[in-house]
Amino acid sequence: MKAVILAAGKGERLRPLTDDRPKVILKVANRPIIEYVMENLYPFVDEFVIVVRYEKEKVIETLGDEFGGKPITYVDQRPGEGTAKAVESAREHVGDEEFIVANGDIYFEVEAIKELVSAFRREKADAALVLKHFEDLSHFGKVEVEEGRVIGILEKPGKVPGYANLGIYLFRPDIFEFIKETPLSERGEYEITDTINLMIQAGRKVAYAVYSGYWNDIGQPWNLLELNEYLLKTKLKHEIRGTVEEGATIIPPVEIGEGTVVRSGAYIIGPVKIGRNSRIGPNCFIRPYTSIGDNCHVGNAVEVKNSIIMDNSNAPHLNYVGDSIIGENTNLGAGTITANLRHDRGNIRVEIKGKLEDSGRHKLGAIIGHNVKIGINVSIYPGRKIGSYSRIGPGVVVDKNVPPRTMVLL
Ligand code: TTP
Repeated sequence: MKAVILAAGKGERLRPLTDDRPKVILKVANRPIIEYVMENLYPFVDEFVIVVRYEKEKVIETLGDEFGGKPITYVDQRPGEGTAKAVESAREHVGDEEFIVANGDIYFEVEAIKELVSAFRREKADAALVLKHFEDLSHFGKVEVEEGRVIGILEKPGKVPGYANLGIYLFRPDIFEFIKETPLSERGEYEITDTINLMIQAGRKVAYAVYSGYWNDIGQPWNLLELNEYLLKTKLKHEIRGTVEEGATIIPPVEIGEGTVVRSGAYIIGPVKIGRNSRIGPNCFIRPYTSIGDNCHVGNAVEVKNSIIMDNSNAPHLNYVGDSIIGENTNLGAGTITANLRHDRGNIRVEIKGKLEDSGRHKLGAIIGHNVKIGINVSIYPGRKIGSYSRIGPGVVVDKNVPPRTMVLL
């Protein structure tokens, strides 16, 4: 059986982290999101077909042509927007067999696929999907079920309990006939959920599996922090492959990659993951749920908590990085501080596609893109975004979002 992974989206809600790359290759706990998808599909499939478009070369460069010895084929998404178009693009590559489809920007565990495959086979179904029960479906489509079958998928029904569609499906090749008939949705996309509704109307049997494990849909920046926390809390093994100087304190679990040096006076409370060839300390404080990538520098008098610092980035002197995401190849000047809490302790809101969205978090710091250079003594308000390739001059107070490739001076 083949797995089709949808990875052609622009990930606009995840700007600035997707300014120059697709979201599926963003690293959480130092690993591209799509690799978790592939790892959990792996036992059930013999080939991966990845549908790409936006910045596709970066997906190909990241993953190469095989994953754990199983081949990867890349397919360009056909013209048109939406998940139905993305699935249709894999038509020539799935053969006559049933195939699994998964969004490339979600996290799930292997049980989800086990349950999906067994529901499909047990019910001798034409298609199957994975569902999860939520108390509040405001952010999801609602899947209506009856007597072991899906009877319809409704657009966001509001604050009601019910089953959400997790973005993981099993189809037979006749799905392509229904995709051809799928109309454009109100938001201007061809949606696979509309295709499934057409199948149901035509009397096809759509089975479902209910998944109770951890799942996350990486749509908004803070979803990266949630997934990072989950992965570090549940999967991290204490393993020191680098060098830890005498006088450094490490409270497990902490993973430290080859070539990384932790200098005297560093105080690290796990779970914390640090990649390869990074320089940590002397005299810094790294608190739980922090992932630091390869070739990073976290230097003297720096505190980092609950944050993601991607590869080749530096918080080298006198910085506070709290509940923040720092993209690749970004540098914070000495004394640069992220604020992560409002004085009124209200939820931090973040402007996403021109609208202020409630992150649901009391604590959220900065979301900084890739290749950003920040001068000394810069203060960044909670939930503010700094676009990739931007430069912030010394002493600036970043109280508004900064677009990509922008110079901000006092
Ligand atoms: P979305 O998260 O709905 O879309 P997106 O990735 O473009 O993000 P944003 O809304 O922030 O711009 O996509 C769900 C999944 O489907 C995701 O894995 C990307 C994939 N997808 C495609 O492959 N092709 C498409 O045309 C679209 C819209 C999504």
